[in-house]
Amino acid sequence: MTRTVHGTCHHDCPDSCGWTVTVDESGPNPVAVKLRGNPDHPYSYGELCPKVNRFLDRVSSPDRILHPLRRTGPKGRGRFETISWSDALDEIGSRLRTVLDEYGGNAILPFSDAGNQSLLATQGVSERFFNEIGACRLLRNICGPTVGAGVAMTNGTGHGADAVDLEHSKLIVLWATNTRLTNRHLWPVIERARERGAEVVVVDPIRTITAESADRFVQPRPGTDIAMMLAMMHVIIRDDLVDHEWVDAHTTGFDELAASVREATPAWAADQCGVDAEVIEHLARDYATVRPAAIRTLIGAEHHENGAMFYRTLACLPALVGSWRERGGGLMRSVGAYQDDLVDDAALQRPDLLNGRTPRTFNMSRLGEILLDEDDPVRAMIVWNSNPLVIVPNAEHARRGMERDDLFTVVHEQFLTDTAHYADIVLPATTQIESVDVTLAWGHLWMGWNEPAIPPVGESVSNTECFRRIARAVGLTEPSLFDDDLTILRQALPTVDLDQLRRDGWQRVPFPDDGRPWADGGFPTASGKVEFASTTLEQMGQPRLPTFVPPREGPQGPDADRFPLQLITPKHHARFLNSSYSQLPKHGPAEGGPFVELDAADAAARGLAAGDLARVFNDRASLQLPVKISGRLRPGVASIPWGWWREQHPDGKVANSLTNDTLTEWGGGVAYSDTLVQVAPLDVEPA
Ligand SMILES: Nc1nc2c(c(=O)[nH]1)N[C@H]1C(S)=C(S)[C@@H](COP(=O)(O)OP(=O)(O)OC[C@H]3O[C@@H](n4cnc5c(=O)[nH]c(N)nc54)[C@H](O)[C@@H]3O)O[C@H]1N2
Ligand SMILES: Nc1nc2c(c(=O)[nH]1)N[C@H]1C(S)=C(S)[C@@H](COP(=O)(O)OP(=O)(O)OC[C@H]3O[C@@H](n4cnc5c(=O)[nH]c(N)nc54)[C@H](O)[C@@H]3O)O[C@H]1N2
Ligand code: SF4
Ligand SMILES: [Mo]
Repeated sequence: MTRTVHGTCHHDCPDSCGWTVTVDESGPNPVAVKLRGNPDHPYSYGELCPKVNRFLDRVSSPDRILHPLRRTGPKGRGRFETISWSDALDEIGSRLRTVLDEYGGNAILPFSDAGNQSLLATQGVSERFFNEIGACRLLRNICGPTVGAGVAMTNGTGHGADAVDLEHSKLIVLWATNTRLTNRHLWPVIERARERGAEVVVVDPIRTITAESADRFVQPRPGTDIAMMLAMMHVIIRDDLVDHEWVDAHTTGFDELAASVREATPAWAADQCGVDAEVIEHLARDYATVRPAAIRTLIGAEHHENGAMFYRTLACLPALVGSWRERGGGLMRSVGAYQDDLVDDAALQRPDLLNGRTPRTFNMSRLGEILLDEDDPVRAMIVWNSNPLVIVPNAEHARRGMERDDLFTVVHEQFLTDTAHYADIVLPATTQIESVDVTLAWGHLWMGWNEPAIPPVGESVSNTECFRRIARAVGLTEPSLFDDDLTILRQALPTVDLDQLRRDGWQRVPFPDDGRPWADGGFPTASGKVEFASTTLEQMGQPRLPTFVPPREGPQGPDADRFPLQLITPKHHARFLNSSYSQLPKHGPAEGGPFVELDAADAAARGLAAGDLARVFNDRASLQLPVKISGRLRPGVASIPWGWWREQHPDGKVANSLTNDTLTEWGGGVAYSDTLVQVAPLDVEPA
């Protein structure tokens, strides 16, 4: 006897696909026997992806954590014993209570990201719990907020156009996004536009699979695109391709902008970014004259010191040529903000529970610094929905922090990740098919319901249930900490008919019917217009106008002699989703293992051949990796595809052991793509 249950993929991926799970109920326990794309889903149309096609292997993996665990060996060694929930909660309750009594909430650090990006899983009871105890606040800025902050400095908002409207575009610029890998369900839309004559341009320092499929590929040095954008504006203004009517009506600062880009010639930009001046001229003229022209981006370029400025500058381009006028024009990035508009943050997170206390705020990208600060140390940390020792930059620093014996660490996980190895107590987490939730998409406008298909496997619990149990163990009595899941969803989404959403499986969020959110202006900046010149930025001590500042850890910086290669650590593997899946037998081995990718000339100059084991190093770490030689990179650039765990690397470190944790100039992001390294044969010692 089987039944079919509808759900939504929870991964931190723009596509938020709809799926159906077939459950066999003939035995004593319901078993999920099939998980497939839901053909009726209005965005994913029945297709999933090479990661999630095998999701049930993940659910029933023999490596899944099914019971609470207590560490029995030194931190990091991975030795644990199974304990009961009640023993686990006794220990967590008494350790956290002691920290709270002796040092207060400010000594407790929450650490999470979007490992499960659904509403309950990210913010369910957790935010209320941390507010109630007055814990530190974590700035979760490693993915997206820098783009939002950059675009908002120009437009007053991160709300942009819907990428599904690329179908109407005639010129599609995929700028710093690897659509075919990271946003695969958008590709059919782009192909349909191409059938109607659209041209596709990819701008990326790597010749990605998306670049391979494009009509035109532009390959700047990492971190230099702003120079190219300024030169495009120079050409557009010089050749009077400006949409003056739209600019006059809906922008401010045009004259200042025009004066400031006068010297930003394509020849100057070519020197900065390594792209031929004619290529920049050509792109600028096409962008200004082909209608509609869209720029599509996700987050790929925010991880540079100038990452926020990148997106602020990018956002100037559509305004200059009046591209917001057309459906299929404008700037297309995350549309998550349209979904977030429906969430009552105060009801969900209950900041009132802070009761006037001001928590210390920490940036998640500086985990090592946070944990190794001796002045007022963090004494306990609760991790869920994230694998920090693989995903944060400067990861050896973070590892040294997590190694601290006096730090009490709880990790709520599905698998014994690199991070879980450093936990005192590991708690078992459900997967998406075992818990109810609502998933707000950021790649499209459909909010998805997730109906649990099977009961929690083993003794695993959802994130909300985990925090309810921890709250009780600490002795808290605030009633909202114990609200059930459906009650919390109703509080969080007051205008959404949840019964309807549950019946239908998805619901479209409000967005202008004609697909032109800013055609007639009305931008929510101080001036009500697109701000080419920004007083807000000036007051923050930043350049008032779009400005190119090369990264300090870059080819023009002080360390370039010792470390002459720029390192990118991108998403690359079709079977991985961030740090998830590399440990599973049908995923990691099929992707072949970690490697460092070099241009042939850079490899030859170092006496390295394909397959040689090389040392990749800088002052943060040294990694041994096999060399792959490819035609995907320009000379001077190296790449280590990211997502592998320590145990899969030859010497127990990860790509992020090398990366830069300098924060972006503004926007609170981090510059892990401004990383310099040297690569040498193994017998050459690091300098
Ligand atoms: N298969 C798969 N899909 C995924 C993920 C995954 O891990 N695997 N992760 C998901 C997540 S969390 C996210 S946020 C999205 C991200 O989706 P994307 O933003 O599309 O992906 P990224 O790989 O972060 O970055 C895209 C590109 O930016 C380029 N880039 C880096 N620096 C620069 C620069 O200075 N200029 C330019 N022009 N390009 C630059 C990189 O070379 C990379 O090819 O993908 C999601 N989808
Ligand atoms: N060098 C480099 N670093 C990067 C990036 C890069 O491209 N290069 N990308 C950055 C980006 S864009 C992002 S978004 C981050 C991603 O960083 P993370 O969000 O930390 O990575 P994930 O692998 O998506 O998820 C982490 C963990 O969540 C767990 N998990 C899944 N579902 C649940 C659940 O329901 N409950 C609990 N408790 N746990 C669950 C998974 O088992 C997994 O181990 O990494 C960033 N770091
Ligand atoms: S990971 Fe992304 S593409 Fe794959 S099923 Fe989930 S939402 Fe769809
Ligand atoms: Mo991300």
